[in-house]
Order: sequence, then structure tokens, then C-alpha cells
Amino acid sequence: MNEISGPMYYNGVYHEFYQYNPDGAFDPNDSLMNMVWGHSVSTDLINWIGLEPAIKPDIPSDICGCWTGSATILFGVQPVIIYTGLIDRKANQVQNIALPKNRSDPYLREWAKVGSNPVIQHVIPGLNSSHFRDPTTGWIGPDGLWRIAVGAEVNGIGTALLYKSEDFMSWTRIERPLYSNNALNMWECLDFFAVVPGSNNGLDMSSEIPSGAKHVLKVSINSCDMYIVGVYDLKRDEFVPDTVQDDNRLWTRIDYGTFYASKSFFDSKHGRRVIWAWSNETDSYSDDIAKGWAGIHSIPRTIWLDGDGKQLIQWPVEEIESLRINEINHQGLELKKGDLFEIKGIDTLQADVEIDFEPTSIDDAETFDPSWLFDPRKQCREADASVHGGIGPFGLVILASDNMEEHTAVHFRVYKSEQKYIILMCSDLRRSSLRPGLYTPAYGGFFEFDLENEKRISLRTLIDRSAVESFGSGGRICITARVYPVALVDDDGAHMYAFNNGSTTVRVPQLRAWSMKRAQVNVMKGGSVI
Ligand code: DQQ
Repeated sequence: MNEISGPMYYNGVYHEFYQYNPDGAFDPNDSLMNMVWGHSVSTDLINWIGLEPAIKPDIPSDICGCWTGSATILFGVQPVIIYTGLIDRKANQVQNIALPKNRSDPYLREWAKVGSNPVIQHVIPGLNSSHFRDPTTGWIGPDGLWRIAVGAEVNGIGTALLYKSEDFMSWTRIERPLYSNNALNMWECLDFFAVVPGSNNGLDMSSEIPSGAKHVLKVSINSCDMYIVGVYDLKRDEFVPDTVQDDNRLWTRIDYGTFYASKSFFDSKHGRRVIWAWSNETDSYSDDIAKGWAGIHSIPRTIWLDGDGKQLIQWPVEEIESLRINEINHQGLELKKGDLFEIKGIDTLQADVEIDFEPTSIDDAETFDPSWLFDPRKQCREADASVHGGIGPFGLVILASDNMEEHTAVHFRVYKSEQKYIILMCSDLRRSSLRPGLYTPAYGGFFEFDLENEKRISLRTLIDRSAVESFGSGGRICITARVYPVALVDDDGAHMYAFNNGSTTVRVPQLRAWSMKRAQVNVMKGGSVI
């Protein structure tokens, strides 16, 4: 499977549709296949029931595949799916609509495509019609008209095309796009949503958006999910970024690891916005064929905008805490340069760890070089966990074998840049496995931090065997990684340590960790597991 398509909460049930390749465990993006919309349901975002696919290719306007799209709930009662159909083997793309056959079925198992499909054709001057896909969730304007955006490449430029409709069925393109930027040439899986700076209450795009709200445009391209914060100019129906860098390497990321094609939705049960994404395998094609599956979805996260109006914050939904057991707790630890403190007493292969680091002095921060911003991964490779620093590296070493020949390091390093502090967070997979043929980069990203006032740098890492999801500084920076250690397979488990390799001593005022119970994953109704 690959990404989540059309997540929604409707009548007490969460729906997760997703791109599913019924032909086997290979990457559907590598060729044109008969992608269908897989379908799972849940009442808590953690335990899932697998259902039959909701949409399959069977009409001329999706005959070569049902690709990504979104769900919109019209006026709180009518769910609608809008999705991309492949009309031929050249991957020419149009947009289609499907409606639930029976709205009183709590799981909305069956969907019917409308007779007027395709509702949006690929006839636009300058459009590359094989790059015209992934319609967003709809939003409503003060004029009562619905809008959606569709990602496209127009005259070689990445564009969010804007469409309007009175009834969500018949669509007219507005000549001016919602946004376009020549830093990239095609945008997949656009996501467009409103946020109130400093508030973690989500906003429903189908309702009036309060004044003072900002808008976020998320684009997915080249395995990266990037976002821009700005305002939505209602008069011009245009997204206006607060700032935007010409060089897309400087665009802020939703997550700096293996986390792609994310999609958010408004969760009316809890009044929050939830986002999650596809985390592809980073083992080999033959590994995936042997396993018989490939691709997972990250743990859903609540997402909101920081009070500074610039930075999105993400935090695992609180429901994940229902899986916590066997808490261990340490307080008042101190890590001097070279210290390695073993965290014992939990299942280190399936764990949730929360740890705070407090440098005892801020004097020894090394000088920041702005050119590093172009390539944080290079900095994570060159200044890795074994390289002594001023403040840091400190963090966690997880999934470590007895002799450390396999381990994954998740860590921070603090730099001083004129009047502010900049922190590098890394998730270094280069020694994560002895197996050949894996993709094992050192992922990394930078963020600004008010070290003088905030003092503590927090790290939360959720480990679920091959999945390692890390949240730095309360969710200001996130890195998802996939790891495949082999030495641990026959062992009792793996070791986990907190470490410091910087000359500044680091206090650990609080360290809490839990083993995690197994969630119910895609159990089909009737008992058989898919
Ligand atoms: N995957 C889908 C496309 C989308 C891409 C096809 C992103 O709709 O653009 O499975 O991973």
C-alpha cells in the first residue's frame, strides 16, 4: 500500500482509505497498476478493521487505476469522495466522484461512482495531463460555493489548480491558480487547511474560518512533504505565503524522514486536525516480495500551528497512550561527556519513550554555519553521535545489539547563530542493520530554539519494530524512519540507552518509557486477518 486517501470521521467511525495494490507488494508508483482504494475503519484511530476495497477501476474514467483523492462531508451529512482516475496506460488523469451507497451502513462499505464522471477533465492550456491529480478535501467560501485544489504541472511549473462548484458535482476551473511556484514542477497529494496560531483546536474547512486564522499548503514531491504557511486571500481566491524560499531545499518539512504523501482531516469527535502518512519500506524489492506486504501508515498525529505563526507542531494522538504498559520512570539523571545510561525494564522493540535533556550550561554551543541548512543530512553524517561536540550530541541509542554493531541513534546538537540557538536533530540509520541492500541514511533537520528560556529539549520516540517515529522539542520537528536490524532477531530484545557525547553535562530531569501493547491491525470483520 502507499498513501492514505480521503481520511474522515463520520457518524462515530474513522475511515482510512488508502492506495492499495491488489497485485502484490511492490511500489505502485513505479508503474501503472490497477490501484484500488483500500478501506479500514476504527473508532479510536489505533485499532482497525479491514474491509473490502471501496473503489476499484471499472469505468472508462478510472479504468487504469483509482489514484489518490480526498473525502469531504457536505453540510455534516453527505460524505463525498473525489479521486483521480487513470484513463489509459499513458497515465492521463481526470477527477471522479463516488458516493456511499447506503449512508446508514455504519462502515460505509459500498461506494457508487456518479454517472457524470469524470467530473473534471484534463483539458487545460499547458497542462501535462499525466501530472494532474490528487484533489484536496473541499472547502466552502463566504459565497457558499465549494472549492477544491488539484495538483498539476502547468507549463512545467508546480501548480495548485482551483475549482469551484455549487453542488460538488459540476466544477468550473478558476483561471488564476490557488498557488503556483516554479521551485518545483509537480505537486502530489496537496493538502490545504486552516489553523489558528497557538491553538491546537482544529478547524473544519466545511465551515466558516475565523478571522486571524492562517492557511497551510502542504505539497508532496520527491519523497518529501513540505509546507508553506500563509493567508488565504478570499477576494482573489488565492493562497499568499508569508514567506517562501526560492530554493525548495529550504522549505520546512512535515517530517524529515520516510514520511510521504501525508493527508490531514478535521476530527469532529475531538475538535482537532489529524495528519498521517505513508512510510514506505526501505528494504529491497525482493524483501517486500518475500514478506508479501510493503508500506505502513504512521501513527496519526494531532497537528496545529505554533504561536509564532510559522512552525507546525505535531504530536501522536493521545489514543496511542492506551497501548502503554509497564511504565519505567527515572528522574534527576546526569549525563556527562561519554555517558551511556541503559534504559531497562521495557520491551525495547515496541516502546514509547519520553525524555527531556537540559544542558547545564549554554556557553559551549558551537557556531552555526547557515550553509548547513541546505543539507542537514550531510551535517548528521559528519557530526554524528560519535563526534564530540560542545552541547551535544545527546539523545537515544535504540535497537542496539549486544556489541553495538547494530544500532540507531536519535540525537540533538545545539549551535549558536548570532542571537539565537539552532538545533540539529538526526535519526541516523547508517548502523541500523548488518543486512546489505537497505536504504540507511542519516536523516536530519534544523529548528530554532529559545535555549535560554525553554532550557529543556524533549524527545519522544515511538518504536514499533521496523518503525521509529521521533518527535523533537514537543513536536516542532519529526523524523520517521524504517529500520531492519538482524542481530536482534534471535535475541531477547534490543538495548536502549540515553547518551551524551558533548563536553557540556546534560541533566535528564525526566525519563519515562513504556512497553506498547499490540494494536488490532486490519482484522477483517469475521475474524480473518488480512
Ligand atoms: N501515489 C498515487 C498518486 C499520488 C502518488 C498513486 C503519491 O495519486 O500522486 O498511487 O505517492
